[in-house]
Amino acid sequence: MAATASHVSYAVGALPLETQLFIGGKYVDTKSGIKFDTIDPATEEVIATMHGAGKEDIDDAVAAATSAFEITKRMSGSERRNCLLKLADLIEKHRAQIAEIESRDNGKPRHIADTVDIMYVIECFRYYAGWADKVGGKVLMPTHNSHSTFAYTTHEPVGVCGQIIPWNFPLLMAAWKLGPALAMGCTTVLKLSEKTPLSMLMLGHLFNEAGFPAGTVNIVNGYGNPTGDLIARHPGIRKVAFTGSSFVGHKIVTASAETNLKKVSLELGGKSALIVCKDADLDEAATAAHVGLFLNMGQCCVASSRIFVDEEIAEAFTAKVVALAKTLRQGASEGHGDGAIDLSLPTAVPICDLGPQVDKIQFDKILGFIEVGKAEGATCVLGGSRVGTKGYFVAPTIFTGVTDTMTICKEEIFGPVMQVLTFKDNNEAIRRANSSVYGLAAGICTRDVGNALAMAKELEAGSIWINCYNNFDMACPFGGYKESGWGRDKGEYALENYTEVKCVMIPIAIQK
Ligand code: TXE
Repeated sequence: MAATASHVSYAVGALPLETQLFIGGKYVDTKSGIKFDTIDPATEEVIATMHGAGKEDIDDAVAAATSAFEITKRMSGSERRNCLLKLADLIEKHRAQIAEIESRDNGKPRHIADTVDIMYVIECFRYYAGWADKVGGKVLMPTHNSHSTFAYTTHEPVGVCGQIIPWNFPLLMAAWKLGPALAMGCTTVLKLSEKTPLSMLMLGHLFNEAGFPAGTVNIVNGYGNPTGDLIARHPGIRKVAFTGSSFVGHKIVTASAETNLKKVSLELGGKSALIVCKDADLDEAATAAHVGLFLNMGQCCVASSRIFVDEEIAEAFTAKVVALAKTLRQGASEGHGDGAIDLSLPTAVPICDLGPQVDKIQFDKILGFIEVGKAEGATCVLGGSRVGTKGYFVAPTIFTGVTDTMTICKEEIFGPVMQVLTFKDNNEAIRRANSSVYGLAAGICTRDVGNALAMAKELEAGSIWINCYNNFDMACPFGGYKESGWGRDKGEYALENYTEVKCVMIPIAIQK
C-alpha cells in the first residue's frame, strides 16, 4: 500500500509511512476531510500530514468491525493464537523501522523505543496468544437442584470495542489493549493520540498479513473531539477502553452514560509515592527513584513523582539521586536534530536516556509547573529550565523542601521533575502517600521484609514495587485505585475487560 502523504520528510525502509485511516483491512482517505500535522519534537518540524476520522469514517470503521466480529467470534482459540503469534513475528521482523518512527513521532530515543517499547509489544502479543486457547468457563454446582440441573458458564467476546490510546507509549499502550481483545475474539476501532499518530498506523498491513479477518482492527486518527468522542458515544460499540488524563476519563464515563452504557475501562493519571525508609539500601533506593521518575522523560502515568524520604537519611539520599540524574544522557536520536545522544558517554542507568517531551503543549505545561514550584517555595537543586533553543527538551529537575500542599506535589507534571519530601515515621509516610486522589502505583524501599509487606498492605495503589520501580511484566495486572481508573490492563485480569460471562442451565433426568 503506497503512502499518500506529500509531506513525508524521510523514508523508513521496508514499511511505508501511512497517513490514511486503516478501515476494513485497507488504507483509505478520510471522508470527513479532517487533516492535521504531526511534529518531530526534537526538531519541531512537520513529519507528515495525517488523515483524521469524522462521523462517516467512524461509522465505516464500526461497520467493518461489526462484520469482522461475525467471523472472529467463530474462530477457534488456536486460530486466534496463531494470528497473534504471527503478528508478533512480523513486528519483530520490522522492528528497526517501527522503532525509527516511534522515536521520531514521540521523541523517545530510538534505542529505547526498540529495546523497551517494541520489545514489550512483541512480548505482549505472544503473552496473549497464550491465553487465546485457554479461556473456557466453569461447571457450576446449583445449590437447590444439583442432581436435576446442569449449569455452566462460558466466557464470550464482548464484541466491537473502542480503544483510545495515549502518546507516552503509543505502540505499547495499544498492544496492552489489543492483545486481550484479539485473544478473546473481539474486534476494535483503535484511536491513536493526535500527538503520536504514526507508529501503530504503520502496522495495519501486519494485521492482514498475520491472518486476522479484514476489519478486525481498524486504526483511526484525530483529536479527542470529534474523533475520540464519536467512539465513546457510538451505539455500535459495546466497550470502550481508555488510557489518558483523568479529565478525559470523566468525559468517557459521561459519554457512555448518555448513550448505550457501553462497558468502560480506564487507566488514568497518577501522583505516585515512593517511600524510602531509614533502613533502605540507599543506592538501590536512589536507582528506584531515578528509574521511577526519569524513565520516558517522566511521561509515565506511574512516575514516582512524590519521593518520601525518612528525614534521617534525606541528605544522603538526595545527594545520590542528584548524582544519578547528572549522569543522564539527553538529546535526539542520532541522525536527526541537534545534540544527538552520545551513546559512548557513560551513564548510570541507560534505560533513562532523555529525548524531548512529546510536544509544545506538554513542554510548556512542565516548564509552568517548574516555575510554580519555585514560586511556592520548593528548592530547585538540579535543572529547572529548558535545554537548548530547538526541540522540547527539559533539563532533569529535582526539587527538595517540597510540602504536601504545593502544586508540584498534588498535580501530575508528566515530565522529568522529581519532588523530594521528608517524613519522621513510616505510618506518617503511608498516610501522606495515600492522601492523593490518585492510586495508580507506589514504591517502598526497606531492607525489612515484614515492614515492606505490611506497608504494601496499607498503600492504596494498584501496583506496589518493593526495592525497585517501573518493573513491568506481562503477567502482572496494571491499573488504579480511586481516580486512577477502573479495571486492569495486562495479565489474566485484562481478559475480563473483553469477555461477557454467559450462564447456561438445563434440567437433567435419566430417561426410563
Ligand atoms: O491527554 P488526553 P493529553 C495525562 C498527563 C498529561 C495530560 C494531558 O498528565 O499531561 O494527561 O495529556 C483522547 N473523548 N496523561 O492531553 O487528552 C486523545 O485524543 C474521547 C496521562 O494528551 O487524555 C488521546 O487519544 N477521547 C496518561 C487520549 O484521549 C478523547 C497518558 C489521551 O489524551 C477526548 C497521557 C474525548 N473527549 C496523558 N479528549 C496516562 N494515564 O498514561 C481527548 N481524547
